[in-house]
Amino acid sequence: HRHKLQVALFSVSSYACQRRTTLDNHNSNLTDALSLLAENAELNNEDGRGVAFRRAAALMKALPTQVISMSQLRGLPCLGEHSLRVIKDVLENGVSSEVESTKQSKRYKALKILTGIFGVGAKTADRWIREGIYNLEQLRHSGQTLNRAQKSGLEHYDDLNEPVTKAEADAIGEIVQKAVDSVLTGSQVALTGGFRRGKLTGHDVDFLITHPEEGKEVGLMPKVVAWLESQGFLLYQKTTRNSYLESKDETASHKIWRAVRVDLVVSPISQFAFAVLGWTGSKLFERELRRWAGHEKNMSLSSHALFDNTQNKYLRATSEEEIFAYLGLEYIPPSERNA
Ligand code: TTP
Ligand code: MN
Ligand code: MN
Ligand code: MN
Repeated sequence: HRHKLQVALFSVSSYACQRRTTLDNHNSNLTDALSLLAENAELNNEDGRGVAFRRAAALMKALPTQVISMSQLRGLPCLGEHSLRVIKDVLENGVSSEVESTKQSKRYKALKILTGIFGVGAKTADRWIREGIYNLEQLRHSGQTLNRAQKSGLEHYDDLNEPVTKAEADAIGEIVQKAVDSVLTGSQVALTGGFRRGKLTGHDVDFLITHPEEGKEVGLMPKVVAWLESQGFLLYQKTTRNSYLESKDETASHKIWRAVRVDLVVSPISQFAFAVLGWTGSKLFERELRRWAGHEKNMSLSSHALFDNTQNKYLRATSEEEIFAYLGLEYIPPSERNA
Protein backbone atom coordinates (compact mmCIF):
# COMPACT_ATOMS: atom_id res chain seq x y z
CA HIS A 1 0.00 0.00 0.00
CA ARG A 2 1.02 3.62 -0.30
CA HIS A 3 1.73 6.18 2.32
CA LYS A 4 0.78 9.68 1.54
CA LEU A 5 3.53 11.92 2.85
CA GLN A 6 3.08 15.59 3.25
CA VAL A 7 6.32 17.49 3.35
CA ALA A 8 6.33 21.20 4.00
CA LEU A 9 8.92 22.77 1.78
CA PHE A 10 10.44 25.98 3.00
CA SER A 11 10.83 28.94 0.73
CA VAL A 12 13.71 31.11 1.82
CA SER A 13 15.51 34.00 0.12
CA SER A 14 19.17 33.46 -0.57
CA TYR A 15 20.60 36.68 0.91
CA ALA A 16 20.39 36.92 4.72
CA CYS A 17 19.45 40.62 4.36
CA GLN A 18 16.25 39.57 2.56
CA ARG A 19 15.18 37.42 5.49
CA ARG A 20 13.83 38.02 8.99
CA THR A 21 16.00 36.20 11.49
CA THR A 22 14.88 36.49 15.10
CA LEU A 23 16.62 35.07 18.16
CA ASP A 24 13.95 32.36 18.21
CA ASN A 25 15.99 29.56 16.63
CA HIS A 26 14.13 26.31 15.94
CA ASN A 27 17.21 24.47 14.74
CA SER A 28 19.92 25.19 17.29
CA ASN A 29 21.16 21.58 17.12
CA LEU A 30 22.02 22.22 13.47
CA THR A 31 23.16 25.84 13.73
CA ASP A 32 25.45 25.04 16.69
CA ALA A 33 27.17 22.35 14.62
CA LEU A 34 27.53 24.55 11.53
CA SER A 35 28.67 27.56 13.60
CA LEU A 36 31.37 25.53 15.31
CA LEU A 37 32.73 24.40 11.94
CA ALA A 38 32.57 28.03 10.74
CA GLU A 39 34.49 29.15 13.80
CA ASN A 40 37.07 26.41 13.32
CA ALA A 41 37.53 27.42 9.68
CA GLU A 42 37.98 31.07 10.69
CA LEU A 43 40.47 30.11 13.39
CA ASN A 44 42.44 28.32 10.68
CA ASN A 45 42.29 31.29 8.30
CA GLU A 46 40.04 29.41 5.87
CA ASP A 47 37.77 32.36 5.21
CA GLY A 48 35.87 30.96 2.22
CA ARG A 49 34.97 27.82 4.12
CA GLY A 50 34.04 29.94 7.16
CA VAL A 51 31.60 32.07 5.19
CA ALA A 52 30.04 28.99 3.58
CA PHE A 53 29.32 27.46 7.01
CA ARG A 54 28.09 30.87 8.34
CA ARG A 55 25.67 31.18 5.42
CA ALA A 56 24.40 27.65 5.94
CA ALA A 57 23.94 28.27 9.68
CA ALA A 58 22.13 31.55 9.00
CA LEU A 59 19.79 29.82 6.56
CA MET A 60 18.87 27.22 9.19
CA LYS A 61 18.32 29.99 11.78
CA ALA A 62 15.73 31.58 9.52
CA LEU A 63 13.56 28.46 9.16
CA PRO A 64 10.16 28.78 10.88
CA THR A 65 10.08 25.23 12.29
CA GLN A 66 12.40 22.44 13.34
CA VAL A 67 13.86 20.38 10.53
CA ILE A 68 13.52 16.66 11.07
CA SER A 69 14.24 15.26 7.65
CA MET A 70 16.65 16.02 4.82
CA SER A 71 13.74 16.05 2.36
CA GLN A 72 12.55 19.31 3.91
CA LEU A 73 15.74 20.99 2.71
CA ARG A 74 15.20 20.33 -0.98
CA GLY A 75 15.63 23.45 -3.09
CA LEU A 76 16.99 25.61 -0.27
CA PRO A 77 19.84 28.01 -1.10
CA CYS A 78 23.12 28.37 0.86
CA LEU A 79 23.48 24.68 1.69
CA GLY A 80 26.61 23.24 0.11
CA GLU A 81 27.60 19.61 -0.03
CA HIS A 82 29.68 19.80 3.13
CA SER A 83 26.98 21.58 5.16
CA LEU A 84 24.36 19.08 3.99
CA ARG A 85 26.60 16.22 5.11
CA VAL A 86 26.90 17.79 8.58
CA ILE A 87 23.14 18.37 8.81
CA LYS A 88 22.43 14.79 7.74
CA ASP A 89 24.80 13.47 10.39
CA VAL A 90 23.08 15.50 13.12
CA LEU A 91 19.59 14.50 11.98
CA GLU A 92 20.49 10.81 11.82
CA ASN A 93 22.89 10.47 14.77
CA GLY A 94 22.13 13.40 17.04
CA VAL A 95 25.64 14.75 16.60
CA SER A 96 28.05 15.46 13.77
CA SER A 97 31.18 13.30 13.94
CA GLU A 98 33.19 16.10 12.35
CA VAL A 99 32.04 18.55 15.02
CA GLU A 100 32.80 16.09 17.81
CA SER A 101 36.31 15.36 16.56
CA THR A 102 36.98 19.09 16.02
CA LYS A 103 35.84 19.90 19.56
CA GLN A 104 38.18 17.26 20.96
CA SER A 105 41.19 18.17 18.84
CA LYS A 106 44.18 19.61 20.64
CA ARG A 107 44.57 22.31 18.00
CA TYR A 108 40.97 23.57 18.18
CA LYS A 109 41.06 23.68 21.98
CA ALA A 110 44.33 25.63 21.94
CA LEU A 111 43.10 28.05 19.24
CA LYS A 112 39.98 28.75 21.34
CA ILE A 113 41.92 29.38 24.54
CA LEU A 114 44.63 31.53 22.93
CA THR A 115 42.34 33.65 20.73
CA GLY A 116 40.20 34.13 23.83
CA ILE A 117 42.95 36.54 24.90
CA PHE A 118 42.02 40.06 23.81
CA GLY A 119 44.55 41.14 21.18
CA VAL A 120 45.39 37.62 20.01
CA GLY A 121 44.20 36.60 16.55
CA ALA A 122 44.34 33.33 14.66
CA LYS A 123 47.81 34.02 13.22
CA THR A 124 49.43 34.69 16.59
CA ALA A 125 47.70 31.69 18.15
CA ASP A 126 48.90 29.48 15.29
CA ARG A 127 52.51 30.66 15.77
CA TRP A 128 52.35 29.95 19.50
CA ILE A 129 50.89 26.49 18.93
CA ARG A 130 53.76 25.72 16.53
CA GLU A 131 56.09 26.70 19.36
CA GLY A 132 54.33 24.27 21.70
CA ILE A 133 52.09 26.73 23.56
CA TYR A 134 48.58 25.35 24.05
CA ASN A 135 47.23 27.14 27.12
CA LEU A 136 47.57 30.23 29.32
CA GLU A 137 49.91 28.53 31.77
CA GLN A 138 52.34 27.58 29.00
CA LEU A 139 52.07 31.07 27.52
CA ARG A 140 52.83 32.73 30.86
CA HIS A 141 55.99 30.64 31.23
CA SER A 142 57.06 30.83 27.59
CA GLY A 143 58.88 34.14 27.69
CA GLN A 144 56.86 35.30 24.62
CA THR A 145 56.75 39.07 24.29
CA LEU A 146 53.17 40.31 24.60
CA ASN A 147 51.98 43.69 23.38
CA ARG A 148 49.99 46.04 25.62
CA ALA A 149 46.61 44.74 24.47
CA GLN A 150 47.64 41.11 24.97
CA LYS A 151 49.05 41.78 28.44
CA SER A 152 45.80 43.42 29.39
CA GLY A 153 43.84 40.58 27.78
CA LEU A 154 45.79 37.92 29.65
CA GLU A 155 45.50 39.74 32.96
CA HIS A 156 41.71 40.07 32.66
CA TYR A 157 41.13 36.81 30.78
CA ASP A 158 38.27 35.54 32.95
CA ASP A 159 36.42 38.86 33.12
CA LEU A 160 36.68 39.44 29.38
CA ASN A 161 35.46 35.93 28.57
CA GLU A 162 32.46 36.20 30.84
CA PRO A 163 29.42 37.32 28.82
CA VAL A 164 28.23 40.88 29.39
CA THR A 165 24.62 41.06 30.57
CA LYS A 166 21.98 43.54 29.40
CA ALA A 167 21.96 45.07 32.89
CA GLU A 168 25.71 45.66 32.65
CA ALA A 169 25.29 47.08 29.15
CA ASP A 170 22.66 49.52 30.43
CA ALA A 171 24.87 50.57 33.36
CA ILE A 172 27.78 51.20 30.98
CA GLY A 173 25.42 53.09 28.65
CA GLU A 174 24.64 55.50 31.47
CA ILE A 175 28.34 56.07 32.10
CA VAL A 176 28.98 56.72 28.40
CA GLN A 177 26.01 59.10 28.25
CA LYS A 178 27.35 60.95 31.27
CA ALA A 179 30.78 61.16 29.64
CA VAL A 180 29.49 62.68 26.39
CA ASP A 181 27.14 65.04 28.27
CA SER A 182 30.11 66.27 30.28
CA VAL A 183 32.33 66.98 27.29
CA LEU A 184 29.83 68.21 24.65
CA THR A 185 26.22 69.09 25.42
CA GLY A 186 23.66 67.79 22.93
CA SER A 187 25.71 64.72 22.01
CA GLN A 188 23.72 61.55 21.45
CA VAL A 189 24.59 57.96 22.34
CA ALA A 190 23.05 54.97 20.58
CA LEU A 191 23.40 51.35 21.63
CA THR A 192 24.34 49.20 18.63
CA GLY A 193 25.70 45.65 18.20
CA GLY A 194 24.00 42.56 19.58
CA PHE A 195 22.16 44.34 22.39
CA ARG A 196 20.32 46.51 19.83
CA ARG A 197 19.25 43.27 18.14
CA GLY A 198 17.69 42.14 21.41
CA LYS A 199 20.40 39.76 22.59
CA LEU A 200 20.47 39.24 26.35
CA THR A 201 24.26 38.85 26.55
CA GLY A 202 27.25 39.91 24.49
CA HIS A 203 31.02 39.68 24.29
CA ASP A 204 31.20 43.48 24.50
CA VAL A 205 28.97 46.57 24.46
CA ASP A 206 28.84 48.71 21.32
CA PHE A 207 27.96 52.42 21.25
CA LEU A 208 27.72 55.02 18.54
CA ILE A 209 28.12 58.69 19.42
CA THR A 210 27.07 61.67 17.31
CA HIS A 211 26.03 65.32 17.59
CA PRO A 212 23.04 66.87 15.73
CA GLU A 213 25.26 69.69 14.45
CA GLU A 214 27.64 68.43 11.74
CA GLY A 215 31.28 68.99 12.69
CA LYS A 216 30.69 69.29 16.42
CA GLU A 217 31.69 65.64 16.78
CA VAL A 218 35.23 66.38 15.60
CA GLY A 219 37.67 65.74 18.43
CA LEU A 220 34.96 64.21 20.60
CA MET A 221 36.56 60.78 21.04
CA PRO A 222 39.74 61.92 22.84
CA LYS A 223 37.62 64.08 25.15
CA VAL A 224 35.28 61.21 26.01
CA VAL A 225 38.26 58.93 26.58
CA ALA A 226 39.94 61.55 28.80
CA TRP A 227 36.75 61.96 30.86
CA LEU A 228 36.38 58.18 31.35
CA GLU A 229 40.07 58.03 32.27
CA SER A 230 39.72 60.85 34.81
CA GLN A 231 36.79 59.04 36.42
CA GLY A 232 38.85 55.87 36.75
CA PHE A 233 36.82 53.82 34.27
CA LEU A 234 39.57 53.06 31.79
CA LEU A 235 41.83 50.10 32.15
CA TYR A 236 43.17 49.97 28.64
CA GLN A 237 42.27 52.02 25.62
CA LYS A 238 43.29 52.08 22.04
CA THR A 239 41.98 54.52 19.49
CA THR A 240 42.24 53.42 15.88
CA ARG A 241 40.27 53.95 12.73
CA ASN A 242 37.64 51.96 14.54
CA SER A 243 37.86 53.30 18.03
CA TYR A 244 38.05 50.74 20.72
CA LEU A 245 38.27 50.73 24.44
CA GLU A 246 37.93 48.54 27.41
CA SER A 247 36.28 49.88 30.50
CA LYS A 248 36.32 49.27 34.17
CA ASP A 249 32.69 49.30 35.16
CA GLU A 250 32.29 49.92 38.85
CA THR A 251 28.51 49.97 38.96
CA ALA A 252 27.65 46.38 38.09
CA SER A 253 29.95 43.84 39.63
CA HIS A 254 30.56 40.86 41.86
CA LYS A 255 33.98 42.04 42.89
CA ILE A 256 34.40 45.78 43.30
CA TRP A 257 34.73 46.09 39.54
CA ARG A 258 35.08 43.91 36.50
CA ALA A 259 36.64 44.45 33.08
CA VAL A 260 34.21 44.76 30.18
CA ARG A 261 34.99 45.40 26.54
CA VAL A 262 33.36 48.47 25.12
CA ASP A 263 33.41 49.63 21.48
CA LEU A 264 32.89 53.36 21.04
CA VAL A 265 32.44 54.85 17.59
CA VAL A 266 31.98 58.54 16.82
CA SER A 267 30.12 59.41 13.65
CA PRO A 268 29.20 62.75 12.04
CA ILE A 269 25.41 63.16 11.88
CA SER A 270 25.51 63.02 8.04
CA GLN A 271 26.82 59.42 8.27
CA PHE A 272 24.90 58.40 11.37
CA ALA A 273 22.25 56.21 9.67
CA PHE A 274 24.97 54.30 7.82
CA ALA A 275 26.97 53.90 11.02
CA VAL A 276 23.92 52.65 12.97
CA LEU A 277 23.15 50.14 10.22
CA GLY A 278 26.82 49.10 9.92
CA TRP A 279 27.37 48.60 13.65
CA THR A 280 24.11 46.85 14.53
CA GLY A 281 25.09 43.59 12.83
CA SER A 282 24.92 40.70 12.87
CA LYS A 283 28.27 40.29 11.14
CA LEU A 284 26.75 37.98 8.55
CA PHE A 285 23.78 40.32 8.02
CA GLU A 286 26.25 43.16 7.34
CA ARG A 287 28.32 41.04 4.99
CA GLU A 288 25.19 40.04 3.10
CA LEU A 289 23.94 43.65 2.86
CA ARG A 290 27.24 44.66 1.25
CA ARG A 291 27.15 41.64 -1.07
CA TRP A 292 23.56 42.47 -2.06
CA ALA A 293 24.46 46.13 -2.66
CA GLY A 294 27.43 45.23 -4.87
CA HIS A 295 26.12 42.23 -6.77
CA GLU A 296 22.44 43.10 -7.14
CA LYS A 297 22.40 46.91 -7.12
CA ASN A 298 25.84 47.98 -8.35
CA MET A 299 26.20 50.04 -5.17
CA SER A 300 28.90 50.16 -2.48
CA LEU A 301 27.68 50.15 1.12
CA SER A 302 29.90 50.93 4.11
CA SER A 303 29.32 52.12 7.66
CA HIS A 304 29.93 55.66 6.30
CA ALA A 305 27.99 55.89 3.05
CA LEU A 306 26.15 54.32 0.13
CA PHE A 307 27.57 54.95 -3.33
CA ASP A 308 25.58 54.26 -6.48
CA ASN A 309 28.09 53.16 -9.12
CA THR A 310 25.53 53.52 -11.91
CA GLN A 311 24.56 57.11 -11.13
CA ASN A 312 28.11 57.77 -9.89
CA LYS A 313 26.90 59.53 -6.75
CA TYR A 314 26.49 59.16 -3.00
CA LEU A 315 22.96 58.53 -1.74
CA ARG A 316 22.12 60.52 1.38
CA ALA A 317 20.06 58.98 4.17
CA THR A 318 18.94 60.01 7.64
CA SER A 319 17.39 56.67 8.65
CA GLU A 320 18.02 52.96 8.23
CA GLU A 321 14.62 52.68 6.49
CA GLU A 322 15.84 54.99 3.70
CA ILE A 323 18.96 52.87 3.18
CA PHE A 324 16.93 49.64 2.84
CA ALA A 325 14.67 51.49 0.37
CA TYR A 326 17.66 52.61 -1.77
CA LEU A 327 18.83 49.00 -1.76
CA GLY A 328 15.41 47.77 -2.90
CA LEU A 329 15.07 45.67 0.26
CA GLU A 330 12.13 45.31 2.57
CA TYR A 331 12.98 47.01 5.89
CA ILE A 332 14.25 44.51 8.46
CA PRO A 333 14.19 45.80 12.06
CA PRO A 334 17.24 45.14 14.31
CA SER A 335 15.52 42.30 16.20
CA GLU A 336 15.20 40.45 12.88
CA ARG A 337 18.84 40.90 11.80
CA ASN A 338 20.11 38.01 13.92
CA ALA A 339 21.42 36.06 10.93
P1 TTP B 1 30.51 42.80 17.54
O1 TTP B 1 30.51 43.60 18.77
O2 TTP B 1 31.77 42.06 17.22
O3 TTP B 1 29.34 41.74 17.46
P2 TTP B 1 27.90 41.70 18.13
O4 TTP B 1 27.65 42.91 18.96
O5 TTP B 1 26.95 41.40 17.05
O6 TTP B 1 28.00 40.41 19.03
P3 TTP B 1 28.47 40.30 20.56
O7 TTP B 1 27.21 40.25 21.34
O8 TTP B 1 29.24 39.04 20.65
O9 TTP B 1 29.31 41.50 20.88
O10 TTP B 1 30.24 43.73 16.31
C1 TTP B 1 29.11 44.56 16.22
C2 TTP B 1 28.87 44.94 14.80
O11 TTP B 1 29.84 45.87 14.36
C3 TTP B 1 28.97 43.74 13.87
O12 TTP B 1 27.88 43.76 12.99
C4 TTP B 1 30.19 43.97 13.09
C5 TTP B 1 30.23 45.48 13.07
N1 TTP B 1 31.50 46.10 12.70
C6 TTP B 1 32.74 45.72 13.19
O13 TTP B 1 32.86 44.82 14.01
N2 TTP B 1 33.86 46.35 12.72
C7 TTP B 1 33.77 47.36 11.84
O14 TTP B 1 34.80 47.94 11.46
C8 TTP B 1 32.45 47.76 11.38
C9 TTP B 1 32.28 48.87 10.41
C10 TTP B 1 31.37 47.11 11.84
MN1 MN C 1 8.88 30.75 15.84
MN1 MN D 1 29.08 43.57 20.39
MN1 MN E 1 32.00 45.20 19.19
